[in-house]
Amino acid sequence: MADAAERATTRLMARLDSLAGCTDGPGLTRLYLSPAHAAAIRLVSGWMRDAGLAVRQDAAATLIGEQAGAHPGTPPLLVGSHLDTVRDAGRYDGAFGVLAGLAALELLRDEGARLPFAVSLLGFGDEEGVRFPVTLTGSRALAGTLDGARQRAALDADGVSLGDALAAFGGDSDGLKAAAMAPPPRGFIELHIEQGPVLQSAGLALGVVSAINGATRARITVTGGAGHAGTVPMAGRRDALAAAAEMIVAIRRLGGAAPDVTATVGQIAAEPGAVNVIPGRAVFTLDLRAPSDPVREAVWRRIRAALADVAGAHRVQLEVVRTHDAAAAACDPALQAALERAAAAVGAPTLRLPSGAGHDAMAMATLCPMAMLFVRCRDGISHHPAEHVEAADAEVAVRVLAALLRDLGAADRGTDDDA
Ligand code: HGY
Ligand code: MN
Ligand code: MN
Repeated sequence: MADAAERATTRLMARLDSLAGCTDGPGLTRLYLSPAHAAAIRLVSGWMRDAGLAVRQDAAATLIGEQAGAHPGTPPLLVGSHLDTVRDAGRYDGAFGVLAGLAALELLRDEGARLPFAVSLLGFGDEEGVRFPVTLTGSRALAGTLDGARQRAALDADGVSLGDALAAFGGDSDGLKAAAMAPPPRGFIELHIEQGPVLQSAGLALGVVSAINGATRARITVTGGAGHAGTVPMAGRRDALAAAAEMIVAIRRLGGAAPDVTATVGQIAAEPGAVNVIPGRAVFTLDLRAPSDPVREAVWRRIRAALADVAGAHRVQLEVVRTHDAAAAACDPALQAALERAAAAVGAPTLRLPSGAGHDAMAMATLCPMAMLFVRCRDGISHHPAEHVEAADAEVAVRVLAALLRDLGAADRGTDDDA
């Protein structure tokens, strides 16, 4: 007979497969405020209600499932992650943290455990920042750090503003300016796939995150002169795409020259986009990350200088717009230690590692102490349909989260007995 944790994990893996069906395509694509996002909220809300949670959505369309604590009035513990995905995504990035949190609550309920503090299970809708050129909308709204006007004005590829999309989705666009969650919660715990190869290389199922790298995103627009591909001499052309290509090579060189820094150009478009026309305009993105904010700024300055040099050499115009900044965030030492104790109690060895990927936890760090538990994913593959988590690793993660919640409950009571 499967024990409660095995049953909870079987449910978890089946739900992750069901949730992957909430997509607008291609593959698994669930963008912020999309029909797929609405379908995901309906599906996860039902599971939350079945687990006895009170379900609501906040102004930013964050799904919130609330479980009351035995001692009303104590600051709640927040658990969760994001429900949105990149394009043609894997089914575990984000969703795992929401549904593994639910599984841990169900496991405690099945064991008859009652936590003294309330738990709010969160499903954020905009962690990836794929539809709009902004990100962390839900977590920043909860943390009270959102620039509501800037966020509302952000436009998607069809020219729809985030504010209009949110209003059409049933969110409260004006409410985006809402202040931080009050009273401040006792902490935020996010379970997430590692999205890298470290745990697999170490032969470990779990890792405790030490810090999350800071990130800058930018949009770079190069404007030159379009012309006939066959008649305009090569010398003297103001080819926007050729200039952009040299800029992208410079970005890669400068990103690679600094330890632990990543610099990525993920999107590029050339206009007018005809085989026999010299591109007059090129637009591309930059994703720059580093463990240290001063290092990230220093590399940013070097990249800006290199872009200007290339623009001068090609006699093209250059516009650089920083669309997103998130400071590097340290995980709370006490919560890290509590996660390690919970993992040890479950018999799961862990290691500490930084996160190169961004997470909602970095936004929540301004509101309350936060910590992340990483779960091994096969070959470190993520942001790809081949993303995979073994059920056995998922079960260990659920057991550890349940043990952490029990330990925090016992600490509140000042006793060693179980919650
Ligand atoms: O881009 C990231 O690091 C995260 O997956 N949104
Ligand atoms: Mn994620
Ligand atoms: Mn992601």
